[in-house]
Amino acid sequence: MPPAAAAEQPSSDALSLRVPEPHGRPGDAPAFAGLLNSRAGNVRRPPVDAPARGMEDLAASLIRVLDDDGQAVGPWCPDLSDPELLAGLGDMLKVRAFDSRMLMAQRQGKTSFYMQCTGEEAVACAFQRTMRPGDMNFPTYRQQGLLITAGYPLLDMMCQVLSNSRDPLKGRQLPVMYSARTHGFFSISGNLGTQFIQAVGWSMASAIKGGTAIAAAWVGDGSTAESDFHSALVFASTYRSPVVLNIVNNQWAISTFQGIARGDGPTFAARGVGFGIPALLVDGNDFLAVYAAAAWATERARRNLGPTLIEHFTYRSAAHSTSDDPAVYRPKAEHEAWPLGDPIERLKTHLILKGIWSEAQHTQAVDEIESEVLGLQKQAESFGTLRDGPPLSPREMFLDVYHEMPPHLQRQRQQAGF
Ligand SMILES: Cc1ncc(C[n+]2csc(CCOP(=O)(O)OP(=O)(O)O)c2C)c(N)n1
Repeated sequence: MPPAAAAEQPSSDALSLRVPEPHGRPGDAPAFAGLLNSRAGNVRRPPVDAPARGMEDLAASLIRVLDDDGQAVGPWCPDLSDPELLAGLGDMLKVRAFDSRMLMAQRQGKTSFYMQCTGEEAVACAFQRTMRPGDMNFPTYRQQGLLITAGYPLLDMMCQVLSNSRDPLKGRQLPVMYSARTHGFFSISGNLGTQFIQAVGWSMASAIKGGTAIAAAWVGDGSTAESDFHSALVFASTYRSPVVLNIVNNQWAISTFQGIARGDGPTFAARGVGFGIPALLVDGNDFLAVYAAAAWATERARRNLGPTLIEHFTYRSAAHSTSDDPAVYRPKAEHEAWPLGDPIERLKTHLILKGIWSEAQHTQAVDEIESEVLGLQKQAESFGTLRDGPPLSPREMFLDVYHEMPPHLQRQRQQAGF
């Protein structure tokens, strides 16, 4: 996908290492020319039960459904009803509104930390529509769209972000590291890559128990450099476990560009090929393409056809987190030059073209969602914020760890006076 790597021949007999460099650094003009290798509608769609061998081209050609005008074209065009499409747009708008409110809350000192997914909303919101009750996601900190699409209460998310007295995880996790078994969202691991092996293990357990639930694993491009990623692929392919392995290639791992995880030559999707795992490269800013790829992969898993690897090709528009300043490592306007556009704008254009949406309806929906999110934030703040409290009682840290509290913890709790 990225432009052809620089010549790999050394210039002299002396040994040297190849150290990749990104398309541009601060002060440079954004340079994404030649990034797209397929037109919308151009990539073939094999039947879900087609063998992996012979499908290698799909790991290298970008699956796109929405063309530049907003038309949905080609064999991957999914069968989504008008209400489903409108709901998908609503989910993405909600994620963006939530992110912007929580970013502001962090700047106001109401929380310690926040991570946005700006520009990547389609990935999680479209994928979640193919998951069923009982299935399990093993997400990263940038898949809040899975929870929001699954209908998890925004109020609970906010209470955790604000570290207040109603935090569902009682201060035991970072603000953005949600956990909701009821909504198919496994506890997020801070140590990168581990969610891949957890998801594969969970999906193997589901199969061993004779169940019907499938798992979805999530990592970023940078996290593919962790050995857990490779271990997971060995187990998933060897045992053909019912799992979808998602790589969200948003081009950057904090200040490190995806080439440092060797994404500047073969695609990340191509990593599935060596394991005999069907692999798809998908335009992650195209809601319809992500949905179609996810539906194909989840159906394969449900029909006992084994794992699928999906690379979602997208761009992290915002900072990595509230602790990061992207201006020091990449061209300032790079996100505006991203050739695959903004996922919300693209779906909106498509829906207007289809005649089921309008600019006026869009403006009104944005206003309504923003005031709903603001109202919920006020409600969440009534239970406290990091800055103003009330803090959780230290008593809480003794609860919910063991089914029955062991005697030494009971003693410690008494000694601490709680
Ligand atoms: C094992 C491990 N190493 C390093 C870190 C520090 N760290 C947190 S996020 C991050 C970058 C991850 O980038 P990527 O996987 O591309 O995901 P993105 O944040 O871009 O969505 C790093 C290095 C960590 N949390 N765990």
